[in-house]
Amino acid sequence: MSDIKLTQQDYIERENKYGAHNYHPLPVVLSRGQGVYVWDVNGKKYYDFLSAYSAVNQGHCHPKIIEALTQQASKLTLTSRAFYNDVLGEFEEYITRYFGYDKVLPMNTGAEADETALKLCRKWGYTKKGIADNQAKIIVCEGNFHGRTITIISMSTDPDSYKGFGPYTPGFQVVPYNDITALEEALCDPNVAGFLVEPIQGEAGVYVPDEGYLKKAYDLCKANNVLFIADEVQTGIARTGKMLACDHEGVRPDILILGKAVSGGVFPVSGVLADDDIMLCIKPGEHGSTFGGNPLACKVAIAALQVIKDEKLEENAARLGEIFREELRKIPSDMIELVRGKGLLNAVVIKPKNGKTAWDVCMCMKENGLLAKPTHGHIIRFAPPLIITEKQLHEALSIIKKSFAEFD
Ligand code: IF1
Repeated sequence: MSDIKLTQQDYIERENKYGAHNYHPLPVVLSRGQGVYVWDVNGKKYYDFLSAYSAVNQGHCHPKIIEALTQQASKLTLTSRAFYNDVLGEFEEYITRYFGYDKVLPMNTGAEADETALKLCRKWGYTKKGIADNQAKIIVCEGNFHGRTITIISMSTDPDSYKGFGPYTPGFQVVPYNDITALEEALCDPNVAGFLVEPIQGEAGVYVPDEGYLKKAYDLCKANNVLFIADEVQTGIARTGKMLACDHEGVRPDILILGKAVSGGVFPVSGVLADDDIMLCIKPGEHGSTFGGNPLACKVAIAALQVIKDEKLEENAARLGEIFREELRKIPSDMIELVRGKGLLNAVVIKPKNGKTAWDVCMCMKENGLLAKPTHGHIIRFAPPLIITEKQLHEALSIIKKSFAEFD
């Protein structure tokens, strides 16, 4: 069907007819993005307050990142790792210096980076900690979200993520999030190789742990010769007001997992960073990926990471995040139960009213020109691109306030 005369409904029905039904999107069809804005097929403009789940921290179609993409796209896009190329080493040196680690293992999606971290941790457990073969355990937290592969959902405590996909990968132990005592007990098991944690649980609804939790958890891991593995796929790259959410507590993960905004949402780029004593546990031929570390991804990622520094997006996220939470807390709506977050990763816990839910609030905000989506039914996540200005933030806040007022 020619795209010239399609209505919004035509686009939606075509996706429904030919695409798997593994999502329930808000009924809006986007066709353009620039900075903090996206436009739908009817030309209506919106503030993007999801940023593709924090992959578009640098703003949609950032000119410097697009420039890097287009320059490299006509030179060399993919060699596979069967050969060397003139870009991968440049990226590896850039990102390891940027985050202060000896080495990086480049992948494509966040899930692949998490899977890579799990394999690296187990390998380290057997070759360095001396855990008996196939006995390694990795501790994870209730409410975790690390991706959608079978092994990753084997760690999940959310039936929507794991139900109907068994049998599950063994070797994981679940502890309550933000519970140091429970972690301390679990770490007594000598077969534990690692503790995998999100510094702030995104999918769980922007669950910010108590001040000091990450540091205490890190210290307990060190005391028990266990690797502290931080999944910063969503919280990293300046989203919480520091380059990494772990930076708020001065914690340096043994294995750092990155994805999403590493590329500014322009290309799938992810990776795992670690020092030699851990990273070199994986030998040639033991792990890899066709597209992992491809030249196009590398050039895009270098440009995307440079934008974060050049445009001081950590500071912007920290400063505007304070204003955003303060203003949200002033909204006189009895649907707002709680506002929480750090930097520009925030969420509002919604109390249904007269049968109206978080979904209805998001539909109302959409009509008023702002896009956000509920998680777990009753929590609205607000995560604009980090380039947002104070003026734009206040315009967005007026849309949010106006929308809540429509339910009074
Ligand atoms: C979807 C959620 C967010 C992540 C963390 C690894 C990954 C993610 C902390 C995997 C991915 C995405 C996946 C996307 C929606 C989104 C999401 F709602 F699913 F849970 F952000 F909260 N670690 N999160 O947040 O990275 O393989 O997707 O590149 O699956 O619907 P990925």
